[in-house]
Amino acid sequence: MSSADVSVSFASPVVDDFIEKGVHRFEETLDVGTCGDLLADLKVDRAWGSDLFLEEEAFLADPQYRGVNPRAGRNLLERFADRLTFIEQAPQIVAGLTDVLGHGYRILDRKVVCGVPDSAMPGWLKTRIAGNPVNNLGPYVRPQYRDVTYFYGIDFHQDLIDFKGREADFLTLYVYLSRVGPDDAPLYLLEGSHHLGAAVFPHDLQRTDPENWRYRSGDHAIDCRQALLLGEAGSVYMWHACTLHGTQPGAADQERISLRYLFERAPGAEAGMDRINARLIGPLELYDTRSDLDAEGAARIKANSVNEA
Ligand SMILES: O=C(O)CCC(=O)C(=O)O
Repeated sequence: MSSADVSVSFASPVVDDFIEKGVHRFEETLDVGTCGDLLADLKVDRAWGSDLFLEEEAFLADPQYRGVNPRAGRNLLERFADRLTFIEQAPQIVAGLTDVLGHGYRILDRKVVCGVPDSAMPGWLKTRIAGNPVNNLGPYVRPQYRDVTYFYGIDFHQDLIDFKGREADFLTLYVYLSRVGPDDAPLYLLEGSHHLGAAVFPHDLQRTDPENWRYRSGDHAIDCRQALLLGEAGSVYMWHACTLHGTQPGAADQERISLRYLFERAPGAEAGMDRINARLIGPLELYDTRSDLDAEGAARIKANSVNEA
C-alpha cells in the first residue's frame, strides 16, 4: 500500500491525538511472529553484552563524541531493508502517517535503537556517565558497532533536538520488536508537552505528583500527564517532534531492541500537521536546540529529570 491509495482525513482520530496529546498509539499491533523473526536476525549480528564497548584506555586515548551514530553506509537496518514492509506498508501505519503528513510522506531516518541493560555496562563507563542527561553510548562503543544507537537512558527531550533550524513538521514512529515491560527501559512521554513548541534542552520540569509534571518554557507553564509506553511485541507509537520523552537506564538483564523511524512530509503537501502546529503556542524551530554540551560534544552538566519518574 502507498500513501496515494489512502484518502487523507485531516479530521482523523490520529490527528486529534496529535493535537491533544502529541502522541498516538496504534490500536492494531504488528504481527508478533514477524517482529520476533526480524529481532532474532538482528540479534545474530553481535553479542549485545559488554563486548560492545571500548576499553577505558582506548576511549581515553581519543574520545570521539560526534559522528558516532548510525549514518548512510553504517546502519544495521540497511541490510534488513527488504524485511520492513510489514511495518512500512501496514495499512494502519500508512493511513496514520498520511493523516498527519499528507500524501508523499518520506522516511527521513530509520535505525535500530538498543536500550542497554545494566548487566552489559562496564563499571568504568557507568561511573563516567552517572547523572548525565543524555546517555547515548555511541562514543564508548567499538567503531564497528556504531551502526545502532545505544542508550543507557536519556532525559526528557524533543526529537527536534537533532535538527537545528528545521521546522518541527516531522514525526517519530517507534516499533517495539519484543514485549516492553517496566524494567525494559520503556519510553516515558509527557502528554501535551508539544504545546509549548520548540524548546532548548535540558527542559524546565518539576514533578508535581507521581503522574504529572509542571513544564515551563518561555513565558508559559503547563501541566503534563506522564505516560509510560509499555507494550507487547509489535506495539507502535508515534509522536510529534516537540513531544518530550525519555528513558531510564534498563533494569532488566536483556537489551531492549526497537526500531526508530523519522517521517517527514513532502514539500508543499497538505497535511494534518498544519492543524496540529497551528495549535502550538511556542516557536516551531530553534537555531540552538541544546545547552548541555561543551565544544567537543561532551556533557557539561549533570542533571536528569526522567530518572525521578
Ligand atoms: O530508546 C530509547 O532508549 C530512547 C529513544 C529516544 O528517546 C529517541 O530515540 O529519541
